[in-house]
Amino acid sequence: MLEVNGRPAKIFGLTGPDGRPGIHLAAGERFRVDLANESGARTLVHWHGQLPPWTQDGFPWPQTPPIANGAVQAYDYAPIPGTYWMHSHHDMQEQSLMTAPLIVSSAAELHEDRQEVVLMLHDFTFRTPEEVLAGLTGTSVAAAQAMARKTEEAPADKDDAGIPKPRIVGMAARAPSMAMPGMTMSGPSSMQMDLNDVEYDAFLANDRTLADPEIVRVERGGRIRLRVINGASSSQFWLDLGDLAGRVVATDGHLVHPVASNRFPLAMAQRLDILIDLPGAGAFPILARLEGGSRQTGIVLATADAPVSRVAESAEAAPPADLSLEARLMAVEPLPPRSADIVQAIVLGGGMKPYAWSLNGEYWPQVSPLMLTKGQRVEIDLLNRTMMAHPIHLHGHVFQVIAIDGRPVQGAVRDTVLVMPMGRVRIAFDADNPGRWALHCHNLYHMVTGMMTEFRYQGIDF
Ligand SMILES: [Cu+2]
Repeated sequence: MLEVNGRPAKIFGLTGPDGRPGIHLAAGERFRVDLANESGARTLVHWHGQLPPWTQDGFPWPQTPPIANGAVQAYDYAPIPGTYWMHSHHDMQEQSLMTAPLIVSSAAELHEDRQEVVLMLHDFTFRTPEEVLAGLTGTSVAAAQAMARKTEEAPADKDDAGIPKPRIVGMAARAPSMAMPGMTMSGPSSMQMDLNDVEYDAFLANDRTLADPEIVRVERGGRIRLRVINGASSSQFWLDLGDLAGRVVATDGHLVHPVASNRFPLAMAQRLDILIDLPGAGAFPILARLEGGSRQTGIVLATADAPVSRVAESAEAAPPADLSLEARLMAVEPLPPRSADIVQAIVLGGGMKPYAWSLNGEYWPQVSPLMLTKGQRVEIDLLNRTMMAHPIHLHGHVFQVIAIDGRPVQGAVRDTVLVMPMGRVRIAFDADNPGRWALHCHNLYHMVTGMMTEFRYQGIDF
């Protein structure tokens, strides 16, 4: 049970052996976990960003079905260090907070003498996810997909590359959209984009709102490693450190050359490791502001006896999450230079009305897998032909961002990247983990209405 806005809510949880949410592994420790399902429902938990064999990935393939209530499933693999998380990949349990941090310390962190602070963000609604989804589609998922397919079959304007232009039908009718004058990272200089499909009742930071935030005790002048996880199902944030200066040193668990700022965009499912050196004594709110909205959540770092004053739950509206940080990121350990064996475009399609989202014109589960061969260098061009940003996540691999809107970068190595409305991101990865792997939008409601496909290795016997 959780109390939100003074009202009780029944939620799921993922609790570790110490009774706290999630799992924290020491450097070098193996991921040897028994997942005991006491949820009252079938479930399956995905170790987001980790690189286990595909049968331990926690994705509901026919070969790896959900775990029955009351059953225990064992996992055993060598984890990679960094800030990760876990969430149900069954139905829409993720929205009901079946999510938790998965932190794997590195040997280097043992010596850095920093206090670790984990900040996990959520969007919360008293409605069931099924009610939320029905409100979005206005009908069933299948009917929305059928309607969307029909619209796609109608002759559409094509651009020079022969790619259909986005269907603007229904966009103008949507309320929470935002003009983007001077948008520089992607697409036309001025257009309407869609934000925040779902109207939430609250935004949570470590399961609490700013009405009663977590106060983390820190030392005067303390040195902090803040691990931020966006575990929200359908919301993106700007992390706001206020007057504190932060340095991003890892994205999705992987080291980047430090980028200093006090405001960082954070797409769904992404993580940031931020080093903060406190200037002295006091109380320091660490806020996450909803993109395109005025609502915020957060925690407070406070030295002993420092008075903590109330932080309002709304503030000046934050802009849409963008790629301003992404464009500055450089991997500490980039992919070894090599030419691609496969270059594949994936078109992100769909819209708000009918509410259905697609990859290459296909709606999960009716998709044709993209076939890979072990050892290949793969480059994927993510082409967003919609008016919404999509955080695209690849299972079982890490990729490097190698171009943003056609501009080559030696970008971050990560597992989830945001593709802006009408924007384009190219990623590269090595096919080194044979199996069946999902690639999908991490907006839960986009995923369940079709925005998911499969990468499948040749020569695997199913
Ligand atoms: Cu999406």
